[in-house]
Parts: sequence; structure tokens; C-alpha cells
Amino acid sequence: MKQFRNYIDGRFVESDHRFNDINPVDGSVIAQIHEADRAAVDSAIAAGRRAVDSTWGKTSASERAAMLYRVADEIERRFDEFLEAEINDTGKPVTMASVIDIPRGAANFRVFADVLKTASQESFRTDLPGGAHAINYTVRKPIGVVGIISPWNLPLLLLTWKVAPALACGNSVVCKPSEETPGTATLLAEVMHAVGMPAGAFNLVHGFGPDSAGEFISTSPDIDAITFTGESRTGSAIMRSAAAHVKPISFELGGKNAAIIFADCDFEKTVDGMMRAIYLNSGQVCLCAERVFVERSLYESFVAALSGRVRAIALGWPNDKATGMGPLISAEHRDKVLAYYALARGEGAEVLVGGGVPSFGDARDAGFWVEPTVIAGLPDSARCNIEEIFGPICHVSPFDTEAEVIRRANDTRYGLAATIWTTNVNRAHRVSQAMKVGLAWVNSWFLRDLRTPFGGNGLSGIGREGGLHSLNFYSELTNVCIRIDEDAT
Ligand code: NAD
Ligand code: 6OD
Repeated sequence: MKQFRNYIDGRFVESDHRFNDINPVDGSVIAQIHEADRAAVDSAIAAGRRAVDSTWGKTSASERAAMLYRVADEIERRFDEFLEAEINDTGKPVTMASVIDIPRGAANFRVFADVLKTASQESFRTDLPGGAHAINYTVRKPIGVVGIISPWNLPLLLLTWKVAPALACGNSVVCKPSEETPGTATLLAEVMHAVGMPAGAFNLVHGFGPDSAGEFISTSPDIDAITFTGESRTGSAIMRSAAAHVKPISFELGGKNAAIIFADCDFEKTVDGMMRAIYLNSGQVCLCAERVFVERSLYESFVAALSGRVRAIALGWPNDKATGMGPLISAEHRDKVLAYYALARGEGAEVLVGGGVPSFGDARDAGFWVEPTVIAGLPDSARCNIEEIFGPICHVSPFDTEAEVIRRANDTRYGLAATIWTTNVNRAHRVSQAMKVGLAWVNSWFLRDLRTPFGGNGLSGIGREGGLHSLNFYSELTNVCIRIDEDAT
């Protein structure tokens, strides 16, 4: 049986306490995961401190950038192993993992190496009375040992999105991937080892959240900053732990994202785009649109086209190129999504497509599948329109005016993303700027330039990462102010 070990201070470390890694396609056991106890997490944090104080934290920016390029190259050299591990852990189609998850895992290291090399320092001249002046400049320093806690939906992509900028700034990291998806994180540790990352700069600990490695990281007084991607409720628990030691936090949390489709949209492109925006990764992307508003004159034809496409989604084996959608991540998450399917009916929704569990007549029947689903007819106040479901489902409803749809789209405690479909350029700017979200896409969705700010408002998170925003979170700035007098002495 394959073993996923912890990686601490440059060595792979076993644990006596192990749990199973499950393939969600058919419920089979893929590997055993070695759960890190508190002592193991503490030793990872101590190793991280030594690396910041005496090795990695003392390297120059160009040395760090060169190392990050080597990491990217090595991920690409082992592309097929990463692909297999990601698919085994998540069941996502190879057509997705091979163009999004794994390439982006490597790209994160290249992009943050480039951002680091091109980042400039702030400098201000301050004129003083009597002719003297002062020069101010900022010095960027590592913040220390960064705790990284990541989710299961885009495992390598979302882990490296934090690891790369944290290492770029000279920090060490102690990362904990989701207990559901330890595979690519363990391969990343092998990559770090192979490229010669100094011991202790990159540490990996496996385990769960409460009373396990996640909590041991977030409650440790020796972690200097925490960056977390996951559910809003978990973010709230981690925030309480971080508050005890007044630690910087960066949170990318849940969403209840709106899509707004105007009658003047390019119809075919909009239907294609919305299929991605709702069903990519079985709807398990924080940016997915679960609330779809369609201008009334287009409503019937849009819903008919969307429903037809959803009925045709092929639920298949991940390595089959015809597969359009995979399973959900776990039995627990499948049960949560099915509970929302039942709630939708209970709230009086009309189920236009799906709403059940598919039957395959083969090993997949032991996996964690649900049907892709479209519902309609609920008020905006229904729980299914308020709470994040994180599955392959959307609610469609008509709207009449631009002002009405802006108000309804913004009527949520989340504030992550919106996608707007129109060919009217004035409306595109007006509506996208009116959205109370961190990310507004027009005629597109999940189109990412990694230098741009990423994050959300309200229950969707705290802070922005991406490009320089990441460098600012992962570093301490010292302003140096030098007074220069006119006399020569
Ligand atoms: P989750 O919050 O259950 O778990 C995320 C990570 O936190 C896991 O590694 C888990 O072990 C750990 N964890 C859980 N409880 C903890 C605790 N008390 N202390 C410390 N660590 C703890 O989230 P998930 O189910 O893995 O991911 C799905 C959620 O993540 C959805 O809500 C989704 O919207 C959100 N998400 C947000 C973004 C974003 O960028 N905004 C991206 C991806 C996923
Ligand atoms: O693309 C990104 O940078 C990012 N953080 C994506 C998050 C997706 C959420 O599921």
C-alpha cells in the first residue's frame, strides 16, 4: 500500500497513526496517510525557524527565484505522476487536471519568481525646513514561519498558490493539505527534496483540522502568519486561534456567486461559459456560480439550452477524455450536497434537470456521485439561494432590470466572484463595478492572471493575494528613513 509521509526538516517522517486515502470514483483505498501529532508539527515549526534564521531566509532574491524555477521544472518533469496523484485523490477528469491543476501548480512557482525579481522598493524624498531632506526606502524581509492550510478541491493549485510566494519572500512554510487529498502535496515534498531546497524551508504535515495537524498549526504561538483556503466556518475557528497571538491572516473562503446574463449576450458563448462556471470540477470551485439570473426575455431559451447541455454531461471515469464530470470528493460531501437537493424540493423548487444519484452498474456505484442539477422557482430568501452548496447545482431565475439584478446579486453575506454576460460595453463596466465582490468577470469566468488580486469580501475572506499583493502579505516591510543635512560634516 502506498504511504503518504510527513516531510519535516528535509526528511520523510513516519507516524504510527495512519488513516486511509480514498478514491472518490469508486470508494477504493488508494494509500495510507501518516497523521502528524503535535510533537511532529512542533518539530516542523522549529525546523522552519532554523531555516528562516540561518539558511533559506538568508538567501538573496535571485537565489530564491532560481530555486523556484527549479521547482517548476521538476513538477513539469514529473507531470504524469502529479496528474495521476491528483486524479486518484479527487476523481476529477484528466481533461481538467492536465490543463488546469498541474500546469498551474508549476506556473505558480515561475510567476512568483518573476514577481519577486521585478518587484521594486518604495522610495520617498521628504523635504525638511532649512534645506535638509530625508530619503525613505523600504526593505522587504521574511515574516518568518508561515502556516498554510489548504482544501481538497484544487489541491496542488491552491497549495502552491501559497507556498510559492511564501518561499519567494524567504519564509519557511509548514503546510497541511486537506486530509482528502494528500497525494500531490507529498509529491511536492519530493520535488523540494530533489531540487535541494534547504532543510526546514518546506515542511509538510498530514492530518485533519480540529484536534489534529490543522489546529496544531493554527494554535501554535511559533507560527508567524497563517494563510488558509477553505470554508468560512473553518476560517472563523482559525481566526479565533490566530487572535490569541495577534497573527497576520489571509483567508480565501466560500462563495455564493452570482451569474448575470443579459439578453444582449452572445448566446452560444454564454451557454458554453456558464456550463464551465457552474459544473467545472463538479461545482467544487469556490468561484462557481450557484445563483444564475437571466434577463426575462432570454430566460426560457437560456434555461432550455442549459438544461439540454446538463442532461448531456457524461459522468465517467477520470481518464476517459469524454468524461465531463467526476464524483464529489467524499461520502460526507456527497451527503451534504444531496441534503441540499432534498432541501430544494422541500423549499418548493422545480427540479429541471438531475436532483438524484446516478447508477452505473459498475464499481462507480460505490463512489460519491450526484447528478448535475438545475433548479428554479425559489425566492432569493430560500436557504438554497443563501448557503454555499459547493456541488454541481444552480438555481436559475429571471430578472427585469439592471438595477434589480445588481441588488439581488449583491444580496448575500458572501462576496467572492461574479460573472456577467453582455455585449454592451457600458453595461459591462457599470454592472461589474457595482458587484460587491473581489472578482468580477465579464464574458468569462475563472480567467486568471496570477499577478492580479484574488480574494473576497464578507464571508468570502480577508485580504488579497496574487502578484505584489502576495509579496506584501508574505513579507515584513521596514521603512528606513535617512536624514541628509546640507553641511558637509
Ligand atoms: P475546510 O474548511 O473543511 O478544510 C480546509 C482545510 O482546513 C483542510 O486542510 C482541513 O483539514 C483544515 N481544517 C478544518 N478545520 C480546521 C481547524 N479547526 N483548524 C485548522 N484547520 C482546519 O474546507 P474544504 O471542505 O477542504 O474546502 C471547501 C471549502 O473551501 C468551500 O467552502 C470552498 O468555497 C472553500 N474554498 C475557497 C476558495 C477561495 O479561494 N475563496 C478556494 C477553494 C475552496
Ligand atoms: O486561481 C486562484 O488563484 C484561486 N485561488 C482559485 C481558487 C479557486 C477556488 O476554488
